[in-house]
Amino acid sequence: MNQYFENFAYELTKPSKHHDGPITIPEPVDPDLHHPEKITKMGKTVLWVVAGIMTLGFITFVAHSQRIAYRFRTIPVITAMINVTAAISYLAMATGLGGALTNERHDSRYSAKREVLVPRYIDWLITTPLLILDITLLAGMPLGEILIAIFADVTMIITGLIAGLHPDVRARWIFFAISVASMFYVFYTLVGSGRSYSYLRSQKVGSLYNQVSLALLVVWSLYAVTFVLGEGAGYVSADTEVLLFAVLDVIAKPLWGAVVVFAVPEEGHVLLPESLASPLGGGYTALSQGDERREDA
Ligand code: RET
Repeated sequence: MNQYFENFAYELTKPSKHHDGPITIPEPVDPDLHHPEKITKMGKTVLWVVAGIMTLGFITFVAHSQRIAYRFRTIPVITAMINVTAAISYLAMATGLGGALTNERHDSRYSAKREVLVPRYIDWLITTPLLILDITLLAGMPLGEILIAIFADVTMIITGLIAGLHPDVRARWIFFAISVASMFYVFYTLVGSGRSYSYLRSQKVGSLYNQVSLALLVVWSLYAVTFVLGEGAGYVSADTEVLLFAVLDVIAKPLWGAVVVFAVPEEGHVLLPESLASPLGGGYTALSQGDERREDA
């Protein structure tokens, strides 16, 4: 007798401990039913390790920022925030958050539910705009253009999350397409105008910008590829997906951040008005003590 019939017979004959109701006939089990695709111990371990790496990155960038003058702190502080956000997100995933949220597949090839780790999208929603801020400040891009790039980036993440969770296959790929289009708009801004601005600052800033923007293009594109392989089309297991995103996150946050923070030439620091660069400049309080304020009164 095979296992299925053994279980079936047991279900029919087992004494009920909890109630005296009628004995129910168990649902027949579909032999082709896939198990829900979830991360295992291996995926969890990767999540814990990356939580540790991001914490180390955070400590390094904070320590560095505290040793330098205020006017040089902008990019190190932004980079520290990027790393601590990722550390918290990885901690949330390592301790099991996200497992309950699954996208159900109705296409023929795949009929199981799959875990979608939502904390990573919340992380990206915060960290990718900060990464864009890092690199556009390095380029010396005008605020008007920075804001448009950040908006395109936010659109990329939100539509990516919708694509990951959507139960309808066609809708999933429509949102994926919007996400990819937004990513290309970000690339266009960074490579197009960003590069010219950076060379206007200096040759050295231009060549650093060239390298980091190119690295960003390659690494960010790989996020889209990983999405297709994992949540998108289900070619790889949830564990492999965790591993791929982990490698990309470590490259994109602490490693890429370290290059932007430590390789920046003297003239590549963010240009700030005196009031934002030094407490001696008076910070915002300068306004209340200055001439302009008196004229207002
Ligand atoms: C998604 C969904 C599918 C389409 C695209 C995506 C792009 C994601 C990117 C994420 C970058 C994250 C970084 C995090 C670390 O700091 C959302 C996977 C295009 C580019 C750099």
